[in-house]
Amino acid sequence: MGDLNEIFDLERKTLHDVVQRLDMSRRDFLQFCSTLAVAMGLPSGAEAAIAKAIENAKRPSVIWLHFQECTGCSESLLRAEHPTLEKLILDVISLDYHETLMAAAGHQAEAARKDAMKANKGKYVLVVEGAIPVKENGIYCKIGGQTAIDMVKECAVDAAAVIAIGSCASWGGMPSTGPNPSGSTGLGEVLGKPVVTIPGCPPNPYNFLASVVHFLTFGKLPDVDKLGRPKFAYSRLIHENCERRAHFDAGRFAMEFGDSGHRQGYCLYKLGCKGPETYANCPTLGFGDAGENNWPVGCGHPCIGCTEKGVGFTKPIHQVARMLNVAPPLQYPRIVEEQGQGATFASAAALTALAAAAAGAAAMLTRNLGLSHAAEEAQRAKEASKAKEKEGM
Ligand code: FSX
Ligand code: SF4
Ligand code: F3S
Repeated sequence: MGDLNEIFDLERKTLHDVVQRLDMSRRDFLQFCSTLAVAMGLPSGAEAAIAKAIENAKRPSVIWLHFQECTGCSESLLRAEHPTLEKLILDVISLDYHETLMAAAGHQAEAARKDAMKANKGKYVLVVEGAIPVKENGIYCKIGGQTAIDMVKECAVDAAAVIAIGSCASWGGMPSTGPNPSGSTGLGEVLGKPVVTIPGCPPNPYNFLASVVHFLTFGKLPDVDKLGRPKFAYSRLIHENCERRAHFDAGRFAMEFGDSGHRQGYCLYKLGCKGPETYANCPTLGFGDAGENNWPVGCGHPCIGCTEKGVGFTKPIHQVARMLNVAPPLQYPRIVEEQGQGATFASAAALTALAAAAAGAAAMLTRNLGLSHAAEEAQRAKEASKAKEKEGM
């Protein structure tokens, strides 16, 4: 990894140095810091703290382990085009051990890991990519003669922070799909304690970078939800920010891939989109810096719920999603304007605002979906009682 350190120049004294090294304008660098601050929901002024941390702080040593996975997490991290995210990442962290990227192999590689652990004892960040198989004492994944279980435990002991990157490391992901013969599971389960998770298959690199920059700026990883996911990135349902949401609310759905609804960009709910039960910021962040709408749903594929344990790689792809929240986003206009009379506009608005948001949304949902299970049940019960009444007549 020494090569990378040389390429990206370890010396960092001033902002000037940083912008030179990154080949970015000062303005772009500060804008990048503001973007990260906004992405993390930090108050104004935080961008200056972030810029300072990136300028001055010694890059934290990162030890990155790979287990059962496809290396998509690393790929997504290194594929971004603008503003050469890989440069930023490698400038923000000192990647001292990464099996896919390092030139060293065999004993040299293992020596690099041990050296980095020794030199940065108690200070390094451990990043784990991939699930860990636990059946038969972990014999299904070994590196340098050591099982993934042993290696991860050894590396976690002296780490300042531990991050599980990708769905595989977060909770088992794709390798843990049934029948899961090797007993693949997530990092937290193996370590027996909660860890920060950045799920996604692959995860969005900005969510990783923002978490590392948070660590660099404030000396701790960001606040997380009960699954260990940073709240700044995983506190909203995909369905809440999806650009196809207006179609959902209006009852316009693609029914088959390639039909006219699909071609017109209608909602993918009936094709199995799991956006309504998946927490992630994919619609607002996008992937690969390749322009707007560059995320699964934006490209015409239903979300499979890859960031959500129990949804991605567990539920059938075309099964319709469970609706966790029926209220349309507040910023959306109503689909049907209600017409009142008698009361003043202000009092009517005040009285109906809350009720409309709840009842209206539920009614809309039932009508729009046409397959809401509760609605179906109610309809069936109604028809059955009507039929009984008829019989009795
Ligand atoms: Fe692949 Fe990473 Fe998916 Fe897993 O990403 S993109 S299988 S989350 O661990 O390499
Ligand atoms: Fe978007 Fe999927 Fe929700 Fe439709 S169901 S609005 S495609 S997230
Ligand atoms: Fe995954 Fe769905 Fe986002 S499939 S990448 S959580 S849109």
